[in-house]
Amino acid sequence: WLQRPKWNGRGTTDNFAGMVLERCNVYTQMLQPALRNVDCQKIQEAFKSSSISKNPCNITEEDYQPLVKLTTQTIPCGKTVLWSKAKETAHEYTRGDREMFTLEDTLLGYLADGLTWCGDAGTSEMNYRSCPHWKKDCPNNPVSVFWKMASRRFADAACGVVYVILNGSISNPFDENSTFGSVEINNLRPEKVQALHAWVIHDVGGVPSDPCMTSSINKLKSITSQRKIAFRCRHNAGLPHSLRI
Ligand code: DN4
Repeated sequence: WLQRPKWNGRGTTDNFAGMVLERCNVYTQMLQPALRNVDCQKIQEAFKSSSISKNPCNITEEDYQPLVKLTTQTIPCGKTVLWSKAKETAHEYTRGDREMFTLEDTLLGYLADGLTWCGDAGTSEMNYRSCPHWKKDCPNNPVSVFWKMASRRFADAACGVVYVILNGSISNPFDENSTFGSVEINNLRPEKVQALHAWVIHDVGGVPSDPCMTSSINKLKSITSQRKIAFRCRHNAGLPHSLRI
């Protein structure tokens, strides 16, 4: 007989702990040698412990504190790249310019990118069958709480000019309910963020009108102005060679 899965989301990624360890080794030994002294074994254990033996609908940011402490990293001013609905484009950009960082180019984001994980109260195993879906089950699940926490910290730490890559091929490139619109924009610090520069990337072939002039981008402009952060917007068909405006 087949037991119905408990949750509506995908289960923990196969070999989750092994993948975290492997990614940690690649990142610290090859990608960012400045972090070569971090203890990947400890990081792997802290990551697993964040959700093991816990109700996966009751995860808090504190559950990630040990992991966060082990993955401390400073991103230089002017090198932060945020994105919304444009993950591939943003990563394509930072692959070509290794000095620029999306959250997924930091150790913490690199470890978790694309993975799913959850445990369950009363067992010390990860749940490989199903995990809570953020909309269908509960918002305070391990993956959602992780990205919200990591995004908040990433934005809070940003300084200098901060870039955001947005998707100009959809009707609302700026979505107030997205992580960028609800977490990151509100955690940029006006005293150290010189400006937010938005790049709205659309399909090659042109757009009927300037995406920077749409009501969606105007909303972003008004939020930044309320927050006393200077704002500039450019659009481009495909990725620009440089994000500097
Ligand atoms: P987005 O393109 O709307 O969403 C990016 C991904 O995050 C999608 O797979 C979303 O799932 C998922 N997502 C969004 N909100 C939640 C949530 N509350 N719980 C679980 N999954 C969620 O872009 P965005 O503006 O929401 O987030 C992008 C910004 O936040 C970037 O600056 C990233 O560095 C950071 N971030 C990265 C990731 C990631 O790499 C996830 C969340 C945030 P769905 O809507 O497709 O179901 O995975």
